[in-house]
Amino acid sequence: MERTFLMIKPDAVQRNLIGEVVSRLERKGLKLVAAKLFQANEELAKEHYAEHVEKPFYNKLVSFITSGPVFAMVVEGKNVVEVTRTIVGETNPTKAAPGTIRGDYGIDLGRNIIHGSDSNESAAREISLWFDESELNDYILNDEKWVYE
Ligand code: DAT
Ligand code: MG
Repeated sequence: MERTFLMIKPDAVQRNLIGEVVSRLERKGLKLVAAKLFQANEELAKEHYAEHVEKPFYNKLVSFITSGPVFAMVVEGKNVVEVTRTIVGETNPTKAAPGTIRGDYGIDLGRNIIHGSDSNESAAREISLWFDESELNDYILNDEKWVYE
């Protein structure tokens, strides 16, 4: 089993979409390992998006992500990075397929509802950035044998 970092962004928190998004993850069969409603400071936001530091949208992205609380999560499952990137959909919600989170709930690139790590390496980096080891829950989900063969 692998883990990934997901973050419901301030736009979706303000639009009362936390439940909708978490519900989709639960119904998929994924396991929630950690979750918190959390207001990121500039330092954390900059570090989180460090790969985009040279991009023209970097400052706007950092100020958006710190503009209100986000709902940060660690989710576990088989191939979880790929599975969650598929559920999340393309970066631009205008192009994201219907049925995906971004495709169903967003329109603008700068209001695209949710972040999901793009590799196991970035997942590990982002999980340790946003969560303390003590916040990660180890437990058995009874559904597991009905999700995985
Ligand atoms: P993703 O969130 O799908 O991993 P990314 O890592 O390329 O996408 O970019 C991070 C976020 O930055 C993305 O969710 C929305 C914003 N973004 C990406 N490209 C952008 C652009 N060309 N203009 C404005 N914002 C952009
Ligand atoms: Mg990314």
